[in-house]
Amino acid sequence: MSAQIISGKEVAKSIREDLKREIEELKRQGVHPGLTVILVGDDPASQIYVNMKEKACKEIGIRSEVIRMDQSTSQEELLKEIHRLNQDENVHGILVQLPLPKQIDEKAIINAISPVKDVDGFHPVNVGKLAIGEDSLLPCTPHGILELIRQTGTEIKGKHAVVIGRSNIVGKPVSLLLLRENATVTITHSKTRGLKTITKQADILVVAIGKPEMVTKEYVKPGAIVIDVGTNRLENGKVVGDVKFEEVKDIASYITPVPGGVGPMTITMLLKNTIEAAKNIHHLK
Ligand code: NAP
Ligand code: L37
Repeated sequence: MSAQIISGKEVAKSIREDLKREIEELKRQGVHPGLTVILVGDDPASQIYVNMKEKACKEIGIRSEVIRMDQSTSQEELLKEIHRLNQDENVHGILVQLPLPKQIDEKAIINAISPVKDVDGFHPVNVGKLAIGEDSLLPCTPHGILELIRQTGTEIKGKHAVVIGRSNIVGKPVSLLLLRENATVTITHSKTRGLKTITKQADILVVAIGKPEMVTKEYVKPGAIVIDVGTNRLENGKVVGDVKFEEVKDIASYITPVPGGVGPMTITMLLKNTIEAAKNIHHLK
């Protein structure tokens, strides 16, 4: 039995159509959602993602601007830009694409973004709200992952979810979201002993490591839902996930492909957060 493939691309398309209609309605009420993305330096992957984000905004009617700053930009210059955007009434969402050049302290930058405009959900206020179960702007990739699991129609409550990876961007927040959905969550990482034994118990396996095709079928329980967050660009230009798709697809019940799985959902949730921020700022519900 081969797994069903969860097409993030298709799910994203359908959500974006709904968001487009919502934006038209907001515009009638005099609110035009706006996102500003800041890209510092010349990280090749970041260039690609930021261009995709800009294009996605245009397609659904979000006003978007990309501020490109030089690799040698100082922390002060970047902070000044953020302070300006915090004050700008036309800007509802601010996203600083990570990673940043080494002379800039990522924490200081994230802390400077107004929490109401923090469409990445990385500000300590939003992270804290997620941890204690208050409404907040949710980090894009984890939120997208949750939507993909929902798509399968499987109840999350009571399931054993195993997450590989504990980064602030993916592993940790997706674990909190799954916990909030009443899954029993195990978080694993590079120091975990007996990783396979643990992942083999997962009903839902979320993989966010950054190691091409590390997760083979020996890591997966037959019938599990497998979400592959990994986006690894190989030397030949091909993009592959952290999961060995060709063999895991034969034992999983559902699996996400790379590309076309989590990636398109990440961008869709960014669009959703920008609309959410605009509504919050203008006290609309
Ligand atoms: P990261 O910050 O590098 O974190 C990787 C995590 O994996 C760490 O917690 C690390 O453990 C753990 N790890 C590394 N090697 C391991 C091993 N052999 N066994 C078990 N755990 C191991 O990466 P990230 O930002 O979370 O991203 C992970 C992947 O997702 C990357 O491929 C990235 O490109 C991709 N990504 C995709 C999207 C998307 O929208 N599709 C968004 C963000 C990221 P330690 O904590 O112990 O070091
Ligand atoms: N929100 N996301 C946010 N903030 C950041 O600071 N770095 C970062 C971030 N990461 C990010 O944007 N990741 C990401 C990864 C993959 C895609 C989009 C965003 C994506 O759409 N990937 C395509 C493949 C694109 C390709 O060919 O490279 C996919 O279908 O998976």
